[in-house]
Amino acid sequence: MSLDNYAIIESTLREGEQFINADFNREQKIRIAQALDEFGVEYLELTSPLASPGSAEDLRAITRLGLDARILTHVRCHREDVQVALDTGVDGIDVVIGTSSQLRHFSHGKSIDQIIELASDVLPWLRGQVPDMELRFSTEDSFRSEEAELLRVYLAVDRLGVVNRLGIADTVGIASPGQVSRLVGTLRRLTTADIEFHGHNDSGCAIANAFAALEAGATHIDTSVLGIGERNGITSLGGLIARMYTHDRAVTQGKYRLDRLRTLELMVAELVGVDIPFNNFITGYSAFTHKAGIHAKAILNAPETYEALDPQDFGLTRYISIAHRLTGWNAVKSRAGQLGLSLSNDQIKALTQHIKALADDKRLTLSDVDNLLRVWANGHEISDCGLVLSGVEGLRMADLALPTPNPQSAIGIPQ
Ligand code: HCA
Ligand code: CU
Repeated sequence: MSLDNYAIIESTLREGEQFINADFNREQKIRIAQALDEFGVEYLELTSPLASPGSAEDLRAITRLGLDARILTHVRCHREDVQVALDTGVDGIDVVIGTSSQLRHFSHGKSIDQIIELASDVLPWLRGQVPDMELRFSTEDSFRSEEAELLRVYLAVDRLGVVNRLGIADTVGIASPGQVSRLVGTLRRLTTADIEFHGHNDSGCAIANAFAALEAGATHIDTSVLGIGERNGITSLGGLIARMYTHDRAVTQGKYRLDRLRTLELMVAELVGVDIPFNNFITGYSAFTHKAGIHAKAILNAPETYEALDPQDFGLTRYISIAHRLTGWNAVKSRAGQLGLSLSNDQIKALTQHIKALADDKRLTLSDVDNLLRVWANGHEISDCGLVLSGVEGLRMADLALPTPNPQSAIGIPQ
């Protein structure tokens, strides 16, 4: 059920601001907020107004933009913090307190009983002031918290009957999908509120954990663009989108403007001074580039043979790389067709063998292959080795420039 009906709490402007390189000014925050809103995320979570005077002003400015996304801010479980948050005009408040022994001893110094006492004071007091506002209570470091103690906290808070959501946080990125599934399932059975999952990626499970949470009944998932956050960050927006698209393409397309993802990621990447990783979900340099001859042949026949995601749905192009030793004649033939060159299958097959042999010796580019195709189409057969080879040696050997989305040795396959 919630797999069709979940909401994204996009935290690039809160968790993402905790990424080492992130230092957004107001204008940049507004651009990010607007782009996320256009993409269609349901919520934006922003840095606490207590972080700095500028943070409070930025938060106010974003609440005044009139976005469709609901604006949340993130504060400690203290009356004073919550009061400051209330005065900013947000649509909802995310309250958090650590429950693991590490955080209890080395961060706030409170026992589980004191945490329950504090939450039982702050949350009903808050609800009393804002009957309609969305309130969330989350435990920090949920997965290193002692389970019985953790449940005691959640049950006590749920019974207050004042919060809309209970949040669980894999703060240090150690949870597995099975653990997330069990904890969400337990909360689902024992409590009545919606459930939010926030997961870090230290051990590579952030997206799988978010999906496991949804499968087990979570309703809200925290993300950030490119996954930026403390250390190596949290569930990335694009990664969650890829996962949800493969689960249900139509629902995902209906909820979000998928063609905006790449621009959004490029903008945030530039603002924080990083490249989009080559193997990034959907937008990575090689995400829709096919190489081996066997793959290329099948892709030319029916792209879904080797693609779970259709690049067109994201406004992107598929590429087939042909200038290498793993190439195949079907792909070379397709390139000849694109160039309007007429060669027989036998010629194409012979040329493909020739390309493979050349690629054993040096790195080729698409323009090398194009030149060979032109030379061969103009009547130079494989026997005319001298001419072909001297032609090839005269070609410029361009390197693959990694961050470009358009590899030089690849051909765009017309959609
Ligand atoms: C933090 C920690 C947090 C909180 C998550 C939440 C985490 O920086 O405050 O409120 O759900 O990872 O535990 O991001
Ligand atoms: Cu976090």
